[in-house]
Amino acid sequence: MNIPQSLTVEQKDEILFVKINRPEKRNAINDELILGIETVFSNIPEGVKCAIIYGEGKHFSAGLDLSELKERDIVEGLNHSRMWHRALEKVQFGKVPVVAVVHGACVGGGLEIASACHIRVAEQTTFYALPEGQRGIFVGGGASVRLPKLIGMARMTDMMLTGRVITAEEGVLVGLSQYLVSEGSGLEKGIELAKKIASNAGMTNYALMHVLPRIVDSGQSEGLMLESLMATISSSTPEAQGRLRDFLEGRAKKVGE
Ligand code: 1HE
Repeated sequence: MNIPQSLTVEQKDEILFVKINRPEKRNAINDELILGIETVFSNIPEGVKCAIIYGEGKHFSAGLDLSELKERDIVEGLNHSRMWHRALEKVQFGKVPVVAVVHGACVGGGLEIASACHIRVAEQTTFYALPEGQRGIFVGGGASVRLPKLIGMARMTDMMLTGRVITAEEGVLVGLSQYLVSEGSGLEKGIELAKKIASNAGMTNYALMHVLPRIVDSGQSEGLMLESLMATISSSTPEAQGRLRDFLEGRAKKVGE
């Protein structure tokens, strides 16, 4: 596997830790890094049930490496954006759910990476922005599709039109992150969540990763049909039947336990 030094990948039991490790450039994402992310998420090792992506240093990621944004012709520009799309599709529609643990700057392409993940944990130091507006460019790594689903179109438009910076506290209120934790405790929270995710039935995780987004993108009538199909398939698996029996016979945890 061709993984650059700026990406550290480590498997511990059922969790894959993927660290963006380029702190001297504030984890700015160059071509090598985005291709490394594509490789890692296309080759999730056997036994891994959840991945965590996080950043070394004071920031999750400063976004696209602007020093590589040289004069590209139109076709090269399209290919570059499509490379990001390909890589982040592997994150969103890969083999396992991905938890992003963010802190410091989570901006531009960094926010695009975080929004391709399934849930986000933010430390208090986090701030979110889309500086593309100020740099005279447009998002190219999937934000225009994924971010409005998290925060709504008006908020994304505001971030790009005015350069608005969203704080960690605002982020959790508007749906950018699902958890807000103190500085330095993001990874611990990410691991706690990853362990819960890893203990789910495989079919449930599959449905949430691959079917729910399609339901959201479809019309009501197709969506409801997809839901019925998924509900029936999942409840017919031996794993689900075992879990239901465990509850009915008093062996399973109650809600909240
Ligand atoms: C970079 C980048 C970068 C830092 N590309 N080199 N993203 C942005 O427009 C964000 C630009 N970055 C910043 O606003 C700040 O760097 C931060 C707020 C993230 C952090 O500030 P700070 O004071 O901690 O660091 P710094 O001193 O600004 O940067 C340290 C070094 O990292 C410095 O290099 P050095 O060689 O002078 O030490 C910076 O040049 C370098 N650096 N950010 C390249 N982004 C798929 S399309 C997505 C489109 C986008 O993502 S556009 C948004 C780009």
